Amino acid sequence: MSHSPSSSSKVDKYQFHDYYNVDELLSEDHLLARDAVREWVKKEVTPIIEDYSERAECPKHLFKGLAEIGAYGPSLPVEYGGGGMDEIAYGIIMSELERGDSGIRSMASVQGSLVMYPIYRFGSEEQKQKYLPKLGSGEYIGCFGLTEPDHGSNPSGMTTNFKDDGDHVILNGAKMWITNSPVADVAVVWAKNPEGKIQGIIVEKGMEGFSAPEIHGKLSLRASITGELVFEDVRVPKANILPNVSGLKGPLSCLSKARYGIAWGAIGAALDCYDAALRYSQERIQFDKPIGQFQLTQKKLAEMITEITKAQLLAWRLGSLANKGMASPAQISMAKRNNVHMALEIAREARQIHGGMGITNEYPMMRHMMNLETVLTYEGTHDVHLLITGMDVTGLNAFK
Ligand code: TGC
Ligand code: FAD
Repeated sequence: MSHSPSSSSKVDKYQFHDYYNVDELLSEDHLLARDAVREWVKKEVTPIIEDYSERAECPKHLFKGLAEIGAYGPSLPVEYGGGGMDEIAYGIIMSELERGDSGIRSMASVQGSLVMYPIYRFGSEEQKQKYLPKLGSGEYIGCFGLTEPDHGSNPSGMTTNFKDDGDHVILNGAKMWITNSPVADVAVVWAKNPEGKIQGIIVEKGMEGFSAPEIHGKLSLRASITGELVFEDVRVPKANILPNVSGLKGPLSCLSKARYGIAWGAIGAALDCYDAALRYSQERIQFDKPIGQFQLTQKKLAEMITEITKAQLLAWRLGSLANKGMASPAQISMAKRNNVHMALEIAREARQIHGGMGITNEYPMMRHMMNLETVLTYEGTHDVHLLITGMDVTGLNAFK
């Protein structure tokens, strides 16, 4: 099916909203991966998501399904539990997942980019063999502990730490706002070593003194489970320390990988809102006309598809750079910030086009809008990413 604006079908031509025919830039493998995930989301996510979100319950049964469609580490090597695809395939998969719900994309982002990736990149061969196949197949669920109650945007101030104890270390501290933590089998935790250097350490469920209580009352990302990580004199084998990195660049490298996925993911949420608004504008009659005939509605829709198209091109170019290992952290920050903000604005405009109906859960906009408030904040806030761009272009650091 052609997705170009000159296509003759009235509604179908809008279904996937590829206004600049970005599909032409994709390979057969990208399109196959995209279609498989799109179908899976339509079948497994869309029919249940409003209900799970309303009840603030994580659809845990989807963890296995996400593994089956290759959503965990699509660009990591197959022998280490990944999908063996390129960075663009990874991005497209995140976009299709977030068309369903940002919380579902989060389940996959955390597992692939924040748990498997650090073990793959910084772990020993034994650690890779022990954890990666089980994480890739969804047998294990993982989480990533960086943020603390008193250190969010400024993770270098973290106080979680470990002390030497023979062939073990003793871990103390607490992490806050951790996606998947209450259901996680393993946690990649960033903590200060006795020299005050940040290191990654793999903590397993069931270790004495380790707990992961759920955080309740979230009005955003309700279908994703979030919790704390609490360490009270937890004895962790030294063999669980990631040997190949120290310093903040360890966790920040993982964040680059996940932020890249979010830059693509947010486009999916925007497309879902735009699609709903476009359809509604053709069906809803006021003053004896479809509301899509009013210039102000057209302005909204025209601006929405313009912003989506710009975001798609930004993501595609970022993906091309990432495939060559040339996407800088600052370029990733720009795309994460722009595309998430774009999606949030589109969710708001799409809600307006639906009038009163837009506030109900018959339509997806309010859920996406509430979700995107989290997406705008996690993995570095909107303003933190602005300051990263500011630092990159001026050479002056606003954080120091
Ligand atoms: P700074 O001195 O600038 O940097 C420390 C070291 O790190 C290097 N670096 C990076 N390396 C790789 N990737 C990046 N993106 C990097 N950014 C910096 C840097 O070169 C330096 O290396 P070296 O060798 O000189 O030591 O660090 P800073 O303390 O000044 O902090 C800078 C700042 C504020 C930008 C950074 O800390 C930051 O990004 N803060 C935001 C925190 C954040 O994003 N937290 C996310 C928590 S995880 C999460 O939200 C998961 S949600 C998951 C989901 O559900 O999908
Ligand atoms: P703060 O850092 O306290 O920021 C508050 C405000 O101050 C923001 O507007 C911020 O932009 C502003 N601000 C801070 N510093 C500056 C500055 N220098 N200049 C200008 N403005 C500034 N973390 C994990 O480690 N793992 C996870 O899996 C994870 N999942 C999450 C899931 C959810 C649902 C949520 C909400 C958060 C999650 N986080 C996770 C934490 C997330 O990354 C942090 O919330 C985020 O980094 C911001 O930290 P904070 O909430 O402490 O806000």
